[in-house]
Amino acid sequence: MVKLIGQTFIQELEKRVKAHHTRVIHALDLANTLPPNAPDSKRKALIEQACHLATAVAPHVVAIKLNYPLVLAVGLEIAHQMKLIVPEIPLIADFKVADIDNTNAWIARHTFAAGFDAIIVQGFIGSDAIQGVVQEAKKADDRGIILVVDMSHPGSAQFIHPETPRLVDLAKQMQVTGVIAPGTRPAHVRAIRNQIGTAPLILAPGVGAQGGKPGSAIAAGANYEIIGRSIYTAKNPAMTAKEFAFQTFAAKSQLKPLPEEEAELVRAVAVLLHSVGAIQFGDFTLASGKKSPYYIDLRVIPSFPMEFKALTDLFTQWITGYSKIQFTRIAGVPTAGISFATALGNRLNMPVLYIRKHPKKYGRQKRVEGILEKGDQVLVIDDLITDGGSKLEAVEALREAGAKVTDVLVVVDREQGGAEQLKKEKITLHTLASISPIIKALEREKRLSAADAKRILAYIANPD
Ligand code: OMP
Repeated sequence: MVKLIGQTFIQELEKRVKAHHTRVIHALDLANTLPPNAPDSKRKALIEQACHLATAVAPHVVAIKLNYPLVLAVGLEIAHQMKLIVPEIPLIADFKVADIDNTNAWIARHTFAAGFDAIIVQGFIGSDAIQGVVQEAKKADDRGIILVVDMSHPGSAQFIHPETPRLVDLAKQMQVTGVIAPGTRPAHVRAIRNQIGTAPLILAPGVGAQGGKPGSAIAAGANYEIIGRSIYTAKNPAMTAKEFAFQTFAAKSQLKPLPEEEAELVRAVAVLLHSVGAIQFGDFTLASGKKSPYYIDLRVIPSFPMEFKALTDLFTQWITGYSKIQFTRIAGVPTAGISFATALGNRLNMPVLYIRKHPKKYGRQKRVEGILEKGDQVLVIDDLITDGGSKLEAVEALREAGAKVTDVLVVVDREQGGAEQLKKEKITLHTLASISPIIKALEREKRLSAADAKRILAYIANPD
Protein backbone atom coordinates (compact mmCIF):
# COMPACT_ATOMS: atom_id res chain seq x y z
CA MET A 1 0.00 0.00 0.00
CA VAL A 2 1.41 3.42 -0.98
CA LYS A 3 1.87 5.89 1.85
CA LEU A 4 0.57 9.18 0.55
CA ILE A 5 1.65 12.62 1.74
CA GLY A 6 -0.90 14.10 4.20
CA GLN A 7 -2.08 10.97 6.06
CA THR A 8 -3.65 12.92 8.94
CA PHE A 9 -5.59 15.10 6.53
CA ILE A 10 -6.87 12.01 4.68
CA GLN A 11 -7.94 10.36 7.94
CA GLU A 12 -9.78 13.51 9.04
CA LEU A 13 -11.70 13.65 5.75
CA GLU A 14 -12.66 9.98 5.93
CA LYS A 15 -13.69 10.27 9.57
CA ARG A 16 -16.07 13.07 8.57
CA VAL A 17 -17.50 11.01 5.70
CA LYS A 18 -18.44 8.29 8.18
CA ALA A 19 -19.67 10.63 10.92
CA HIS A 20 -21.61 13.10 8.75
CA HIS A 21 -22.60 11.01 5.72
CA THR A 22 -21.32 13.49 3.20
CA ARG A 23 -18.75 13.74 0.42
CA VAL A 24 -19.05 17.50 -0.10
CA ILE A 25 -16.14 19.91 0.12
CA HIS A 26 -17.54 23.42 0.29
CA ALA A 27 -15.73 26.04 -1.82
CA LEU A 28 -16.38 29.04 0.38
CA ASP A 29 -15.53 31.73 -2.22
CA LEU A 30 -17.13 34.83 -0.75
CA ALA A 31 -14.66 37.53 -1.84
CA ASN A 32 -16.73 39.00 -4.67
CA THR A 33 -18.95 40.73 -2.14
CA LEU A 34 -16.05 42.92 -0.96
CA PRO A 35 -15.03 45.95 -3.08
CA PRO A 36 -11.27 46.42 -3.60
CA ASN A 37 -9.61 48.63 -0.92
CA ALA A 38 -12.51 48.09 1.46
CA PRO A 39 -12.01 49.46 4.99
CA ASP A 40 -10.89 47.20 7.82
CA SER A 41 -14.36 46.99 9.29
CA LYS A 42 -15.66 45.52 6.02
CA ARG A 43 -12.81 43.00 5.93
CA LYS A 44 -13.63 41.87 9.46
CA ALA A 45 -17.30 41.64 8.58
CA LEU A 46 -16.44 39.39 5.63
CA ILE A 47 -14.34 37.11 7.84
CA GLU A 48 -17.28 36.93 10.25
CA GLN A 49 -19.66 36.17 7.41
CA ALA A 50 -17.35 33.40 6.16
CA CYS A 51 -17.03 31.92 9.67
CA HIS A 52 -20.78 32.10 10.14
CA LEU A 53 -21.32 30.24 6.87
CA ALA A 54 -18.67 27.69 7.80
CA THR A 55 -20.48 27.00 11.08
CA ALA A 56 -23.80 26.60 9.29
CA VAL A 57 -22.54 24.13 6.69
CA ALA A 58 -20.04 22.33 8.97
CA PRO A 59 -22.29 19.34 9.80
CA HIS A 60 -22.77 18.60 6.10
CA VAL A 61 -19.28 18.90 4.63
CA VAL A 62 -16.02 17.01 4.95
CA ALA A 63 -13.85 20.11 4.43
CA ILE A 64 -13.88 23.77 3.49
CA LYS A 65 -11.82 25.18 0.67
CA LEU A 66 -10.85 28.86 0.74
CA ASN A 67 -9.72 30.40 -2.50
CA TYR A 68 -7.18 32.99 -3.54
CA PRO A 69 -9.56 35.98 -4.03
CA LEU A 70 -11.01 35.57 -0.53
CA VAL A 71 -7.60 35.33 1.14
CA LEU A 72 -6.31 38.26 -0.96
CA ALA A 73 -9.26 40.31 0.24
CA VAL A 74 -9.14 39.51 3.95
CA GLY A 75 -5.69 38.05 4.57
CA LEU A 76 -4.39 34.67 5.78
CA GLU A 77 -5.87 35.49 9.17
CA ILE A 78 -9.16 34.01 7.96
CA ALA A 79 -7.73 30.49 8.31
CA HIS A 80 -6.83 31.16 11.94
CA GLN A 81 -10.31 32.59 12.67
CA MET A 82 -12.02 29.66 11.05
CA LYS A 83 -9.90 27.19 13.03
CA LEU A 84 -11.08 28.90 16.23
CA ILE A 85 -14.74 28.68 15.28
CA VAL A 86 -14.93 25.31 13.53
CA PRO A 87 -11.73 23.56 14.64
CA GLU A 88 -12.97 20.17 13.48
CA ILE A 89 -13.18 21.16 9.79
CA PRO A 90 -10.13 20.53 7.60
CA LEU A 91 -9.20 23.64 5.60
CA ILE A 92 -7.88 23.54 2.04
CA ALA A 93 -6.02 26.52 0.55
CA ASP A 94 -6.92 26.78 -3.12
CA PHE A 95 -3.95 28.84 -4.28
CA LYS A 96 -3.20 26.74 -7.39
CA VAL A 97 0.49 27.24 -6.73
CA ALA A 98 2.45 27.41 -10.00
CA ASP A 99 5.92 28.91 -9.51
CA ILE A 100 9.49 27.68 -9.12
CA ASP A 101 10.40 25.45 -6.15
CA ASN A 102 11.81 28.24 -3.96
CA THR A 103 8.79 30.53 -4.37
CA ASN A 104 6.39 27.61 -3.97
CA ALA A 105 8.10 26.65 -0.71
CA TRP A 106 7.52 30.19 0.66
CA ILE A 107 3.86 30.13 -0.37
CA ALA A 108 3.42 26.71 1.26
CA ARG A 109 5.23 27.74 4.45
CA HIS A 110 2.95 30.76 5.00
CA THR A 111 -0.13 28.76 4.09
CA PHE A 112 0.55 25.92 6.51
CA ALA A 113 1.65 28.32 9.27
CA ALA A 114 -1.71 30.09 8.91
CA GLY A 115 -3.49 26.85 9.77
CA PHE A 116 -4.41 25.31 6.42
CA ASP A 117 -4.41 21.51 6.35
CA ALA A 118 -3.81 21.14 2.62
CA ILE A 119 -2.88 23.20 -0.43
CA ILE A 120 -3.78 22.96 -4.12
CA VAL A 121 -0.83 23.00 -6.53
CA GLN A 122 -0.70 22.96 -10.34
CA GLY A 123 0.73 19.73 -11.74
CA PHE A 124 2.14 21.25 -14.95
CA ILE A 125 4.97 23.03 -13.06
CA GLY A 126 6.86 19.73 -12.87
CA SER A 127 8.27 17.57 -10.11
CA ASP A 128 11.12 19.87 -8.94
CA ALA A 129 8.75 22.81 -8.43
CA ILE A 130 6.19 20.60 -6.66
CA GLN A 131 9.00 19.30 -4.45
CA GLY A 132 9.23 22.80 -2.92
CA VAL A 133 5.72 22.30 -1.52
CA VAL A 134 6.29 18.64 -0.57
CA GLN A 135 9.16 19.60 1.70
CA GLU A 136 7.11 22.26 3.47
CA ALA A 137 4.13 19.90 3.83
CA LYS A 138 6.37 17.33 5.52
CA LYS A 139 7.97 19.92 7.80
CA ALA A 140 4.52 21.14 8.88
CA ASP A 141 3.46 17.74 10.32
CA ASP A 142 2.60 16.15 7.00
CA ARG A 143 -0.06 18.45 5.52
CA GLY A 144 -1.92 17.57 2.30
CA ILE A 145 -1.03 18.40 -1.30
CA ILE A 146 -3.71 18.33 -3.97
CA LEU A 147 -2.37 18.35 -7.51
CA VAL A 148 -4.36 19.75 -10.44
CA VAL A 149 -4.30 17.10 -13.20
CA ASP A 150 -7.38 18.34 -15.08
CA MET A 151 -9.92 21.13 -14.61
CA SER A 152 -13.66 21.61 -14.84
CA HIS A 153 -13.85 24.59 -17.24
CA PRO A 154 -14.03 24.25 -21.06
CA GLY A 155 -10.53 25.71 -21.56
CA SER A 156 -8.91 22.77 -19.79
CA ALA A 157 -9.39 20.91 -23.09
CA GLN A 158 -6.84 23.26 -24.69
CA PHE A 159 -3.69 22.46 -22.72
CA ILE A 160 -4.30 20.60 -19.50
CA HIS A 161 -6.55 17.72 -20.53
CA PRO A 162 -4.26 16.38 -23.30
CA GLU A 163 -1.53 16.11 -20.66
CA THR A 164 -3.74 14.57 -17.95
CA PRO A 165 -2.32 11.03 -18.23
CA ARG A 166 1.22 12.36 -17.68
CA LEU A 167 0.05 14.57 -14.82
CA VAL A 168 -1.67 11.58 -13.21
CA ASP A 169 1.57 9.59 -13.51
CA LEU A 170 3.36 12.47 -11.79
CA ALA A 171 0.76 12.55 -8.98
CA LYS A 172 1.24 8.82 -8.42
CA GLN A 173 4.98 9.04 -8.56
CA MET A 174 5.11 11.95 -6.07
CA GLN A 175 2.54 10.24 -3.81
CA VAL A 176 0.54 13.43 -3.42
CA THR A 177 -2.54 13.38 -1.20
CA GLY A 178 -5.07 13.95 -3.95
CA VAL A 179 -5.78 15.29 -7.41
CA ILE A 180 -8.31 17.69 -8.91
CA ALA A 181 -10.47 16.15 -11.65
CA PRO A 182 -13.42 17.72 -13.50
CA GLY A 183 -16.81 17.13 -11.86
CA THR A 184 -18.28 18.50 -15.08
CA ARG A 185 -16.96 15.46 -17.01
CA PRO A 186 -17.51 12.21 -15.07
CA ALA A 187 -15.99 10.16 -17.93
CA HIS A 188 -12.70 12.01 -17.41
CA VAL A 189 -12.94 11.37 -13.67
CA ARG A 190 -13.35 7.67 -14.44
CA ALA A 191 -10.32 7.65 -16.73
CA ILE A 192 -8.26 9.30 -13.99
CA ARG A 193 -9.50 6.79 -11.40
CA ASN A 194 -8.67 3.89 -13.73
CA GLN A 195 -5.17 5.20 -14.21
CA ILE A 196 -4.47 6.29 -10.66
CA GLY A 197 -5.78 3.16 -8.90
CA THR A 198 -7.35 3.34 -5.43
CA ALA A 199 -5.10 6.19 -4.23
CA PRO A 200 -4.54 9.23 -4.23
CA LEU A 201 -7.87 10.91 -3.49
CA ILE A 202 -9.87 12.52 -6.29
CA LEU A 203 -11.54 15.87 -5.59
CA ALA A 204 -14.02 16.91 -8.29
CA PRO A 205 -15.10 20.57 -8.60
CA GLY A 206 -17.70 21.91 -11.04
CA VAL A 207 -20.76 20.34 -9.42
CA GLY A 208 -23.85 22.57 -9.31
CA ALA A 209 -23.14 26.04 -10.76
CA GLN A 210 -20.85 24.73 -13.53
CA GLY A 211 -23.30 22.03 -14.56
CA GLY A 212 -21.90 18.87 -12.94
CA LYS A 213 -24.65 16.62 -11.52
CA PRO A 214 -24.30 15.94 -7.78
CA GLY A 215 -23.08 12.40 -7.20
CA SER A 216 -22.00 11.72 -10.78
CA ALA A 217 -18.29 12.33 -10.18
CA ILE A 218 -18.47 10.11 -7.07
CA ALA A 219 -20.14 7.38 -9.15
CA ALA A 220 -17.25 7.71 -11.61
CA GLY A 221 -14.66 7.19 -8.89
CA ALA A 222 -14.10 10.58 -7.18
CA ASN A 223 -13.85 10.66 -3.37
CA TYR A 224 -15.32 14.14 -2.91
CA GLU A 225 -17.23 16.76 -4.88
CA ILE A 226 -16.27 20.42 -4.47
CA ILE A 227 -19.37 22.66 -4.46
CA GLY A 228 -19.23 26.44 -4.16
CA ARG A 229 -21.86 28.86 -5.47
CA SER A 230 -24.76 26.41 -5.30
CA ILE A 231 -24.28 26.37 -1.53
CA TYR A 232 -23.08 29.84 -0.49
CA THR A 233 -25.58 31.71 -2.72
CA ALA A 234 -28.50 29.48 -1.66
CA LYS A 235 -31.30 30.95 0.45
CA ASN A 236 -30.51 28.40 3.12
CA PRO A 237 -26.88 27.25 2.71
CA ALA A 238 -27.11 24.72 5.55
CA MET A 239 -30.17 22.99 4.10
CA THR A 240 -28.69 23.06 0.60
CA ALA A 241 -25.40 21.62 1.85
CA LYS A 242 -27.41 18.91 3.61
CA GLU A 243 -29.16 17.98 0.33
CA PHE A 244 -25.84 17.82 -1.52
CA ALA A 245 -24.44 15.76 1.35
CA PHE A 246 -27.22 13.26 0.88
CA GLN A 247 -26.80 13.12 -2.91
CA THR A 248 -23.03 12.69 -2.79
CA PHE A 249 -23.11 10.16 0.03
CA ALA A 250 -25.88 8.11 -1.63
CA ALA A 251 -23.89 7.95 -4.89
CA LYS A 252 -21.98 4.71 -4.89
CA SER A 253 -18.84 4.30 -6.86
CA GLN A 254 -20.04 2.10 -9.69
CA LEU A 255 -18.10 0.17 -12.23
CA LYS A 256 -20.73 -0.09 -14.90
CA PRO A 257 -20.20 2.38 -17.75
CA LEU A 258 -21.69 5.85 -17.32
CA PRO A 259 -24.39 6.68 -19.93
CA GLU A 260 -21.93 8.72 -22.03
CA GLU A 261 -19.31 5.98 -21.84
CA GLU A 262 -21.88 3.39 -22.84
CA ALA A 263 -22.93 5.54 -25.82
CA GLU A 264 -19.30 5.97 -26.87
CA LEU A 265 -18.61 2.24 -26.54
CA VAL A 266 -21.63 1.40 -28.71
CA ARG A 267 -20.66 4.06 -31.26
CA ALA A 268 -17.09 2.73 -31.43
CA VAL A 269 -18.25 -0.89 -31.89
CA ALA A 270 -20.89 0.10 -34.48
CA VAL A 271 -18.50 2.17 -36.61
CA LEU A 272 -15.78 -0.49 -36.36
CA LEU A 273 -18.10 -3.30 -37.49
CA HIS A 274 -19.58 -1.22 -40.29
CA SER A 275 -16.23 0.00 -41.59
CA VAL A 276 -14.93 -3.56 -42.18
CA GLY A 277 -18.23 -4.90 -43.51
CA ALA A 278 -18.81 -7.07 -40.43
CA ILE A 279 -22.38 -5.78 -40.35
CA GLN A 280 -24.34 -5.66 -43.57
CA PHE A 281 -27.86 -4.72 -44.54
CA GLY A 282 -30.08 -6.44 -47.16
CA ASP A 283 -32.09 -9.67 -47.35
CA PHE A 284 -30.29 -12.55 -45.67
CA THR A 285 -31.30 -16.10 -44.87
CA LEU A 286 -29.95 -17.24 -41.50
CA ALA A 287 -28.72 -20.75 -40.58
CA SER A 288 -32.13 -21.36 -39.01
CA GLY A 289 -33.74 -20.72 -42.44
CA LYS A 290 -35.30 -17.50 -41.16
CA LYS A 291 -34.95 -14.18 -42.98
CA SER A 292 -33.08 -11.20 -41.55
CA PRO A 293 -32.60 -7.61 -42.86
CA TYR A 294 -29.08 -7.53 -41.42
CA TYR A 295 -26.18 -9.92 -41.13
CA ILE A 296 -23.26 -9.88 -38.76
CA ASP A 297 -20.02 -11.67 -39.55
CA LEU A 298 -17.35 -10.92 -36.97
CA ARG A 299 -15.07 -13.62 -38.34
CA VAL A 300 -13.71 -11.05 -40.82
CA ILE A 301 -12.35 -8.78 -38.10
CA PRO A 302 -9.00 -10.56 -37.49
CA SER A 303 -8.28 -9.95 -41.20
CA PHE A 304 -8.16 -6.21 -40.42
CA PRO A 305 -5.24 -5.82 -37.96
CA MET A 306 -6.00 -2.22 -36.95
CA GLU A 307 -9.66 -2.90 -36.30
CA PHE A 308 -8.87 -6.19 -34.56
CA LYS A 309 -6.51 -4.35 -32.25
CA ALA A 310 -9.14 -1.64 -31.66
CA LEU A 311 -11.73 -4.26 -30.76
CA THR A 312 -9.28 -5.96 -28.39
CA ASP A 313 -8.75 -2.52 -26.82
CA LEU A 314 -12.51 -2.14 -26.33
CA PHE A 315 -12.72 -5.61 -24.73
CA THR A 316 -9.81 -4.74 -22.45
CA GLN A 317 -11.34 -1.38 -21.53
CA TRP A 318 -14.61 -3.11 -20.70
CA ILE A 319 -13.00 -5.81 -18.56
CA THR A 320 -10.51 -3.68 -16.68
CA GLY A 321 -12.57 -0.49 -16.50
CA TYR A 322 -16.16 -1.48 -15.95
CA SER A 323 -16.55 -5.07 -14.91
CA LYS A 324 -16.40 -6.69 -11.53
CA ILE A 325 -15.89 -10.11 -13.10
CA GLN A 326 -13.22 -12.15 -11.41
CA PHE A 327 -11.55 -14.82 -13.54
CA THR A 328 -8.26 -16.61 -13.91
CA ARG A 329 -8.64 -18.01 -17.42
CA ILE A 330 -10.29 -16.99 -20.70
CA ALA A 331 -11.99 -19.50 -22.99
CA GLY A 332 -12.98 -18.94 -26.62
CA VAL A 333 -16.09 -20.49 -28.15
CA PRO A 334 -15.51 -21.94 -31.62
CA THR A 335 -14.89 -20.59 -34.09
CA ALA A 336 -14.85 -16.77 -33.98
CA GLY A 337 -14.56 -16.62 -30.19
CA ILE A 338 -11.20 -18.39 -30.27
CA SER A 339 -9.35 -15.56 -32.01
CA PHE A 340 -10.93 -12.94 -29.74
CA ALA A 341 -10.09 -14.95 -26.61
CA THR A 342 -6.50 -15.43 -27.80
CA ALA A 343 -5.97 -11.73 -28.52
CA LEU A 344 -7.51 -10.76 -25.21
CA GLY A 345 -5.54 -13.31 -23.19
CA ASN A 346 -2.41 -12.00 -24.80
CA ARG A 347 -3.27 -8.42 -23.92
CA LEU A 348 -4.28 -9.24 -20.33
CA ASN A 349 -1.43 -11.70 -19.87
CA MET A 350 -3.88 -14.45 -18.96
CA PRO A 351 -4.03 -18.15 -19.81
CA VAL A 352 -6.30 -18.98 -22.76
CA LEU A 353 -8.36 -22.10 -23.44
CA TYR A 354 -10.61 -23.08 -26.27
CA ILE A 355 -13.45 -25.44 -26.59
CA ARG A 356 -13.95 -27.94 -29.39
CA LYS A 357 -17.34 -28.21 -31.01
CA HIS A 358 -17.00 -32.02 -30.96
CA PRO A 359 -14.70 -34.12 -28.74
CA LYS A 360 -11.59 -35.45 -30.43
CA LYS A 361 -12.23 -38.93 -31.79
CA TYR A 362 -8.85 -40.18 -30.53
CA GLY A 363 -6.58 -39.69 -27.50
CA ARG A 364 -8.32 -38.37 -24.37
CA GLN A 365 -11.41 -37.15 -26.23
CA LYS A 366 -11.04 -33.74 -24.67
CA ARG A 367 -13.38 -30.88 -25.50
CA VAL A 368 -11.48 -28.21 -23.57
CA GLU A 369 -8.04 -27.51 -24.99
CA GLY A 370 -5.40 -25.84 -22.86
CA ILE A 371 -4.56 -26.09 -19.20
CA LEU A 372 -7.45 -26.05 -16.79
CA GLU A 373 -7.21 -26.78 -13.09
CA LYS A 374 -10.25 -27.88 -11.14
CA GLY A 375 -12.02 -24.82 -9.70
CA ASP A 376 -10.51 -22.31 -12.17
CA GLN A 377 -12.85 -19.38 -12.78
CA VAL A 378 -13.22 -19.08 -16.55
CA LEU A 379 -14.58 -16.14 -18.56
CA VAL A 380 -16.17 -17.33 -21.81
CA ILE A 381 -15.65 -15.11 -24.87
CA ASP A 382 -17.51 -15.17 -28.16
CA ASP A 383 -18.28 -12.85 -31.05
CA LEU A 384 -22.05 -12.95 -31.08
CA ILE A 385 -25.03 -14.29 -29.19
CA THR A 386 -28.37 -15.19 -30.70
CA ASP A 387 -30.25 -17.71 -28.56
CA GLY A 388 -27.27 -18.71 -26.44
CA GLY A 389 -27.08 -22.35 -27.63
CA SER A 390 -23.38 -22.51 -28.51
CA LYS A 391 -22.45 -20.58 -25.34
CA LEU A 392 -24.33 -23.10 -23.19
CA GLU A 393 -22.58 -26.01 -24.90
CA ALA A 394 -19.21 -24.39 -24.20
CA VAL A 395 -20.13 -23.73 -20.57
CA GLU A 396 -21.25 -27.33 -20.15
CA ALA A 397 -17.94 -28.61 -21.52
CA LEU A 398 -15.98 -26.30 -19.24
CA ARG A 399 -18.01 -27.23 -16.18
CA GLU A 400 -17.61 -30.92 -16.96
CA ALA A 401 -13.86 -30.34 -17.07
CA GLY A 402 -14.00 -28.81 -13.57
CA ALA A 403 -14.17 -25.06 -14.35
CA LYS A 404 -16.33 -22.51 -12.60
CA VAL A 405 -18.19 -20.42 -15.16
CA THR A 406 -20.47 -17.51 -14.26
CA ASP A 407 -19.92 -14.97 -17.03
CA VAL A 408 -19.96 -14.82 -20.80
CA LEU A 409 -18.73 -11.77 -22.72
CA VAL A 410 -19.63 -11.20 -26.39
CA VAL A 411 -19.20 -8.35 -28.84
CA VAL A 412 -22.79 -8.21 -30.08
CA ASP A 413 -26.10 -9.43 -28.67
CA ARG A 414 -28.72 -10.02 -31.40
CA GLU A 415 -31.36 -9.63 -28.68
CA GLN A 416 -33.03 -12.96 -29.41
CA GLY A 417 -33.26 -14.40 -25.92
CA GLY A 418 -29.62 -15.42 -25.37
CA ALA A 419 -29.29 -13.53 -22.08
CA GLU A 420 -32.41 -15.20 -20.66
CA GLN A 421 -31.24 -18.69 -21.67
CA LEU A 422 -27.86 -18.13 -20.00
CA LYS A 423 -29.54 -16.80 -16.87
CA LYS A 424 -31.32 -20.15 -16.44
CA GLU A 425 -27.87 -21.70 -16.04
CA LYS A 426 -26.82 -18.95 -13.58
CA ILE A 427 -24.67 -17.22 -16.16
CA THR A 428 -24.55 -13.46 -16.68
CA LEU A 429 -24.25 -12.22 -20.25
CA HIS A 430 -22.09 -9.14 -20.85
CA THR A 431 -22.06 -7.40 -24.23
CA LEU A 432 -19.95 -4.63 -25.68
CA ALA A 433 -23.02 -3.53 -27.68
CA SER A 434 -26.49 -4.87 -28.40
CA ILE A 435 -27.91 -4.75 -31.88
CA SER A 436 -30.62 -2.06 -31.37
CA PRO A 437 -28.20 0.55 -29.98
CA ILE A 438 -25.78 -0.37 -32.80
CA ILE A 439 -28.47 0.31 -35.42
CA LYS A 440 -29.37 3.63 -33.75
CA ALA A 441 -25.68 4.62 -33.59
CA LEU A 442 -25.21 3.84 -37.30
CA GLU A 443 -28.22 6.00 -38.09
CA ARG A 444 -26.76 8.85 -36.01
CA GLU A 445 -23.44 8.37 -37.81
CA LYS A 446 -25.33 8.60 -41.16
CA ARG A 447 -24.25 5.10 -42.16
CA LEU A 448 -27.86 3.92 -42.27
CA SER A 449 -30.95 5.84 -43.46
CA ALA A 450 -33.69 6.65 -40.95
CA ALA A 451 -36.15 4.49 -42.94
CA ASP A 452 -33.82 1.46 -42.96
CA ALA A 453 -33.03 1.91 -39.28
CA LYS A 454 -36.74 1.99 -38.47
CA ARG A 455 -37.40 -1.17 -40.53
CA ILE A 456 -34.50 -3.06 -38.94
CA LEU A 457 -35.46 -1.98 -35.41
CA ALA A 458 -39.02 -3.18 -36.07
CA TYR A 459 -37.61 -6.57 -37.19
CA ILE A 460 -35.39 -6.79 -34.06
CA ALA A 461 -38.42 -6.12 -31.83
CA ASN A 462 -40.44 -8.75 -33.69
CA PRO A 463 -38.24 -11.13 -35.71
CA ASP A 464 -40.97 -13.56 -36.78
P1 OMP B 1 -18.52 26.57 -7.92
O1 OMP B 1 -18.35 26.58 -9.40
O2 OMP B 1 -19.05 27.85 -7.39
O3 OMP B 1 -19.24 25.37 -7.41
O4 OMP B 1 -17.04 26.49 -7.27
C1 OMP B 1 -16.11 25.55 -7.68
C2 OMP B 1 -14.82 25.79 -6.95
O5 OMP B 1 -13.85 24.85 -7.39
C3 OMP B 1 -14.21 27.17 -7.17
O6 OMP B 1 -13.54 27.52 -5.99
C4 OMP B 1 -13.20 26.94 -8.27
O7 OMP B 1 -12.14 27.87 -8.21
C5 OMP B 1 -12.72 25.52 -7.95
N1 OMP B 1 -12.25 24.73 -9.09
C6 OMP B 1 -13.00 24.63 -10.24
O8 OMP B 1 -14.12 25.13 -10.33
N2 OMP B 1 -12.51 23.93 -11.30
C7 OMP B 1 -11.31 23.33 -11.27
O9 OMP B 1 -10.93 22.68 -12.25
C8 OMP B 1 -10.54 23.38 -10.12
C9 OMP B 1 -11.05 24.02 -8.99
C10 OMP B 1 -10.34 23.80 -7.73
O10 OMP B 1 -9.12 23.54 -7.78
O11 OMP B 1 -10.93 23.75 -6.69
